[in-house]
Amino acid sequence: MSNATVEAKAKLNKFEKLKAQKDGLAVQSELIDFANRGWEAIDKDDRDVRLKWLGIFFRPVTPGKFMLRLRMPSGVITSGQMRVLGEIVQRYGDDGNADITTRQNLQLRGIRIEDIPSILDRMHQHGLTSIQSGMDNVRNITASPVAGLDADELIDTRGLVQKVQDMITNNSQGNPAFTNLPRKFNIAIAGCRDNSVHAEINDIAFVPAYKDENLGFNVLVGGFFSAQRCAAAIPLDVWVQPDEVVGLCEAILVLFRDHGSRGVRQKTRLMWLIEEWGVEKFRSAVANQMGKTLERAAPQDEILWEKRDHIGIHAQKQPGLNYVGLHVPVGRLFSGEMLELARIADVYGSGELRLTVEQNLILPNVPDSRLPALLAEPILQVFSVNPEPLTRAVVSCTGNQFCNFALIETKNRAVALINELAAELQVSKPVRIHWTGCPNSCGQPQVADIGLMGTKARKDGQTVEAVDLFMGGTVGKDAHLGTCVQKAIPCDELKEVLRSILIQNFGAVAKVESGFDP
Ligand code: SRM
Ligand code: SF4
Repeated sequence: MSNATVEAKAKLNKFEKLKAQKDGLAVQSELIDFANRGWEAIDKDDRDVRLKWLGIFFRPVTPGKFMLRLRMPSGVITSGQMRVLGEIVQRYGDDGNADITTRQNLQLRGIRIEDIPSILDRMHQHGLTSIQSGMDNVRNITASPVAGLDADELIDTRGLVQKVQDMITNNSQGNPAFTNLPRKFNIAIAGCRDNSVHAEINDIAFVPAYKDENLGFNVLVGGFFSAQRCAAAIPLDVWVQPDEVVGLCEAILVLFRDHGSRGVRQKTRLMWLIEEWGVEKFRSAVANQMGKTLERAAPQDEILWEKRDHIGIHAQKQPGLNYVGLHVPVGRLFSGEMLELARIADVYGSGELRLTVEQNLILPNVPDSRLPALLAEPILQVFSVNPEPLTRAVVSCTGNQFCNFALIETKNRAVALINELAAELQVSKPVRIHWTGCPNSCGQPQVADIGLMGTKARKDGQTVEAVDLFMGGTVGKDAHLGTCVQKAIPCDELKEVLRSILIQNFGAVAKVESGFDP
């Protein structure tokens, strides 16, 4: 280890000191007191940091109106749960809404601390939890959004994902064993052929692979994005059977907890530990921790397809049933829409909905005979099953409307700009455009055809909102990360820049009726 690394590891960062003083999960027993006292009277470290262990995020941009981040393993939500969440945000009027996140999850907005105990009670009654969804915890575990429905899937991973979540969260009670990791941690378990989880950007990813005709998973480790460095996950050279998945996750989390650096915060994700040890030593340590010999990776995995976006009508593996993918512009849902989605899931489907990492929704189990009536529902004018190819694949992080890290406004701008471009241009296939408000990369610009990362630029003597432009991200089979190709484009010049890129790189042509002449 170099002297610099030793020094960086030795000095605990400020969040480690905060956790050492009082564990994040300790605020669980203080919630009623916080609710009684009101947000302004809560100790600042508890309010701004420790509450995130319960999924409760103080928003400096909207003080007093908290964000609540849930856990939605595999992105599965019942109509009853959606209805409860819709009713929760409904009481906050214009402040209340929900966002589908890039981890196949939901975040609620406008939440008042005085309501939190009753909201959590109600959520628990409906099998929902927000436990350990922020700060130094494992995030929502992602999986194929059509697990159990997809005619071409290899493994239905829903049960496994739930088991991993239950292990990590102690069945949603809160788990002291994994409450104090050195940093956040992402896990994805793919059972499909199209890498619908973006395996390469997770700290642990399981991708389906055959060994001696047995179906299991090859394991990738260490993928992450951060402001200073992004790294694609690397092979651990391990193949596991499905019943070893929980144990492998547990072993890696124990190693990360006990040996991961707690020094310079920007160097604390799992990849830094893997690089410090070397992948072979890390692999041996995982095997030791599990108390077994691990099999070497299968020579090839089964991710052989282009990535699908699941929008539109698709026949399921169950004869006569379909899953219907709805496009939700930048993932934003309002309470009335949530209630309406719950209703159509009951009326046309089986009372279930799915969320995708593209921030869209899927309505499973719709019988052939019910499709015409479903397609005539007014909500499908808002959440289309057949959006324009240009608007279809826009993803956006929260941006400065609610996030204090943001350098720019994202969601509303992303929708307005793509609508303007879509009015003038047409493309033959979707162009994946990802917006992210700052270098933390929650909107994953590195996986996009066109990635836009918020920054500031100087223009006419003023500081203005701008973006760094990323290109070349590929997804699905052989996914790889895009890179920054142009810095600091002022947002008011972006439309022209995107128009040229769409024409030159993505074959966009002018729409005749727009009168636009490129
Ligand atoms: Fe993120 C921090 C939102 C996915 C990397 N992220 C934040 C915070 C909590 C910052 C804050 O306290 O304000 C943002 C909350 C804003 C808000 O009010 O919504 C935030 N991240 C999001 C979401 C909601 C973006 C979205 O609109 O979908 C996503 C929630 C996922 C979930 O359900 O749990 C979200 N964040 C991601 C992803 C994408 C992914 O996981 O595939 C990444 C990059 C991948 C990764 O983590 O390796 C990501 N978020 C970060 C980072 C940088 C982490 C690092 O190692 O440096 C931060 C900052 C931090 O942790 O210090 C961050
Ligand atoms: Fe906030 Fe930055 Fe993440 Fe966007 S990328 S949600 S602005 S932290």
